Amino acid sequence: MDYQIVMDSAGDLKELVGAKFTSVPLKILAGDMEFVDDQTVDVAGMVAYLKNYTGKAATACPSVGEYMDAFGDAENVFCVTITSGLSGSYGAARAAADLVLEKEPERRVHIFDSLSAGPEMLLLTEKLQALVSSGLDFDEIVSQATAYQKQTHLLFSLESLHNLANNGRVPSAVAKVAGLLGIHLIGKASDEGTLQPIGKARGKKVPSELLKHMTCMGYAGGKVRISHCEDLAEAEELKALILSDFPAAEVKLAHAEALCSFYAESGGLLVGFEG
Ligand code: X90
Repeated sequence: MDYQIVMDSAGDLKELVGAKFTSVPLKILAGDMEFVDDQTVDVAGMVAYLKNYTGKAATACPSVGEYMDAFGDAENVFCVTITSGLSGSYGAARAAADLVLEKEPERRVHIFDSLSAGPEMLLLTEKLQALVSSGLDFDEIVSQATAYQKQTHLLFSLESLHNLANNGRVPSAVAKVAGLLGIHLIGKASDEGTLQPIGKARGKKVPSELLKHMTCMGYAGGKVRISHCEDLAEAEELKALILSDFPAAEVKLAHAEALCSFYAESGGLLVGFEG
């Protein structure tokens, strides 16, 4: 099949080995600095810069043109965006798809609204790669991937919601919970693709709390993808806990890319899993 898999950079993936894949960058703007979330961005440098920066910082989703470029001239395009509940990325991708299809109605373009961020987007993209490799046709791939989306979830633990609150992505009352010293806010991606608080935990308890919530949400040993921002130790600890209950589970860890690092902030953990 002549195809292209496209995902915005909130999916924490810059390269997908063995697939035709393009990551479309979001941008982080802080005063005179602009961090484009592509292969060249220095995530650690950005996080360090932001720690000392007290001015206004915001983000921008990809433009319609950037999505059109990413679609290229592939006959079949599968595109995954960050939740439309928090970003204009889905809207831009949808508009790009409409323009392409208006001009070239024989092409096929599907935009998946992940209703999520980070590692749950990654799971969907990995699924798309597997479905494409298995030789299914476009409609079948879209229908199986859509069904798969309903079986995956996103949990997160955040030490600071400063950037989320400052950019109007959560009410400031919610952000204050995590503002207390040592308290992490535990939450999940809601069905509408927004941030839903479900609990709080002290630092040391975060991995066990997350696993408890995962199990409640139906986790039974499937794939897990974890993105962390400067918190490898906590991610490793969660992985070890998962493996002690489910020794056959496939658990992969990665540092969050720029967009998710900006919003999850240092000490943040995002967990995508099959349930
Ligand atoms: O369009 C833009 O400028 C991007 C806005 C993105 C806002 C939210 C990013 C969230 C990243 C933080 C915790 C996970 C929350 C997921 C809820 C669905 C990760």
